[in-house]
Amino acid sequence: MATAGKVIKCKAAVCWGPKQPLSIEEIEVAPPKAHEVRIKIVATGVCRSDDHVISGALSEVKFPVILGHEAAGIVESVGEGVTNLKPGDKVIPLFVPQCGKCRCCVNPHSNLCYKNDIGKYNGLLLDNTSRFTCKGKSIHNFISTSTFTEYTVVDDIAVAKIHKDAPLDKVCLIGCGFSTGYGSAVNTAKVKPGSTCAVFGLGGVGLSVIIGCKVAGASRIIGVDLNSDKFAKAKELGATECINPKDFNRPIHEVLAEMTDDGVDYAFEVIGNTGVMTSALSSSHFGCGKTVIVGLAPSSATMTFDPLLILTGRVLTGAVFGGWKSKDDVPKLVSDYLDKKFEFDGLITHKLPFEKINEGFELLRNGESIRTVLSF
Ligand code: COD
Ligand code: ZN
Ligand code: ZN
Repeated sequence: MATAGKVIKCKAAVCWGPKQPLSIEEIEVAPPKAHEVRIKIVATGVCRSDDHVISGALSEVKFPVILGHEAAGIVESVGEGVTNLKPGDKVIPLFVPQCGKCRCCVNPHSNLCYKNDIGKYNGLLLDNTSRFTCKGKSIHNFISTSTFTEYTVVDDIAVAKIHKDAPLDKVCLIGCGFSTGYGSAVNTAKVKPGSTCAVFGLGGVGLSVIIGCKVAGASRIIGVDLNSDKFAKAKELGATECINPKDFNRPIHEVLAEMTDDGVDYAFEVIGNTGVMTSALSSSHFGCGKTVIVGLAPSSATMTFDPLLILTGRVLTGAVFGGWKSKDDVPKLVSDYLDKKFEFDGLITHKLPFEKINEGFELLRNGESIRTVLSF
């Protein structure tokens, strides 16, 4: 490409600080260094973690920063030593990288590579610098990705090559929301055919858990949400019943126990609320129930529960990015999508041009959208 090796000037949404709208700016994106890849982002989703930074809830993130972590794009150029990618390849950036060498990467049961930037939020590439500048200031990276920009640079362990026929405005959801929910059901819980599931929280990720439970052959999938407006979409995607805790004057785990002969086989917390995590655990069967925590609770929150709950055999676990080993599994998920093993187009409720990114966040905050996909 004519731009290879040169600084690219392009449009990006810069987050200058918490509690203010993102600002569309012209930025400079430096060429990729060794083992880095510069990507032209084609489509990017508006996701919860980005909003947590904007609202100030993820206060550890360094500013200014370019947010965005759920996206798909095309390789523009590669740095030295990158052998498995070339300009023109379709790719998905990975907010959980896969170095292939660390203790987690070599363990088949873990997917949380040591090179991830979640929780630490250094906001830099692996060489401890950033490729973004705006108005003479260096701009931080976000969880190894930064996709709210026409061009980004990522480390080569944080990008997966995908099938050439993949529709980028759809498969961008495989970069976060869809895979997180779907994998929680099929990898982390390993939902069995004929089983009973309860999904707490019917946002984009909770709905993706429902898709996973259905693909795995669950016979009952019970959606739980304080907002009954979420029920229609949940049923469309596979929920067999939906309940609103507000409609009962007793704890929701008692209601679920009655509905399911003493408790569900699998319970999923897809909100990030420690009270709901305990409810989910209590809703699972005392002898054989498994509870998966998907939501991220506020950093100061703690969870307390009677240990008898797990002494009798309940299992409590969790996963980031649905337990997928990102670089290995994202290309397979894209192929499975192309082969129609599952469908998630119904999660995309809104499409907006990139410039309307703040509108996309408004739609997420007021519960109007499941997913808004932004295109450049
Ligand atoms: N009881 C029942 N339902 C509730 C309650 C409650 N107490 N509180 C809120 N809800 C409902 C809301 O009405 C809403 O429908 C739903 O719960 C939450 O939906 P969203 O749209 O806020 O969330 P999602 O599905 O987009 O994301 C949920 C996550 C839990 C994944 C997310 O918020 C999170 O914690 N992310 C961090 C963890 C992670 O894996 N991140 C990956 C990058 S995003
Ligand atoms: Zn996300
Ligand atoms: Zn690793």
